[in-house]
Amino acid sequence: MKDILTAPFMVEMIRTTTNMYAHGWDERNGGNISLLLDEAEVKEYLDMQPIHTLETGFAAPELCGKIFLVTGTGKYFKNVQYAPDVNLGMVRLVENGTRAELLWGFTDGGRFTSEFPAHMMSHVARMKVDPKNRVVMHCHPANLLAMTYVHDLDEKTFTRTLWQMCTECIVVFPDGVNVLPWMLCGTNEIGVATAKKMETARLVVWAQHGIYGAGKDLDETFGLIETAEKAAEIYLKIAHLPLKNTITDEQMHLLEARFGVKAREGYLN
Ligand code: 2HA
Ligand code: ZN
Repeated sequence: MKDILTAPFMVEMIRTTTNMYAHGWDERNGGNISLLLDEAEVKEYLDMQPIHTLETGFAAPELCGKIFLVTGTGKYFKNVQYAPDVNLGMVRLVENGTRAELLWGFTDGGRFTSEFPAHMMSHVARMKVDPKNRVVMHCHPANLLAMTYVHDLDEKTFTRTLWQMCTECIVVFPDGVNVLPWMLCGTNEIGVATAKKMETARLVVWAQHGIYGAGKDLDETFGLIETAEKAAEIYLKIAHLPLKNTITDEQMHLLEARFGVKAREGYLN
């Protein structure tokens, strides 16, 4: 059996949580990640014997048998690199997704993130659109969060503002950004609402809270949030100044053609 701390998925998870903390996106226990793993790969490192099982509090039959590496509830991204086996856990969903077997980690008796419903329901939603999707990532980047206090939360308006802030935005997230109004976090209700929003975009802003991103790997998903957060930063730098220039819809169409992307239907004139 190989050492699980050397597994590429583990190394990447540790690097990503560390990097997100360094970006200031995950203060204290803020943020959470779930990464869908390949069973054959996991078997190189683990005997797959469940340590114990936990109730998930929801059903997700589509995920039955699937294995996820997830951050723990109350755990700090800052600390993952020093004690991955305490701050991370690997779970396999069983019994229609109503229970999760702990296969590794959470060695202090911890459990998966409080946002497990939003993560698992989002995986189900994204897999239907993109079978390659493996990551759901949540964090609290300051500029995107700040933007939800001063900008219209209408999804088309919010998306268009972000697209106009950096040339690359429409290329990186042509499907735009969906937005949920403030809701109580950690509940099945916000999970269902987030998953619904994930059907049409890989980014979902939680107003006055943070953002969810989804993608095929940790690097890509990090980059997605990073790009949106950069755009929000530019917005906050210019929002109070007289606007002299922008990226026009005509220029957006040039970007679509050049990079082979299609902007969300009805979002460009
Ligand atoms: O505490 O970010 O949304 C982790 C969170 C909850
Ligand atoms: Zn949060």
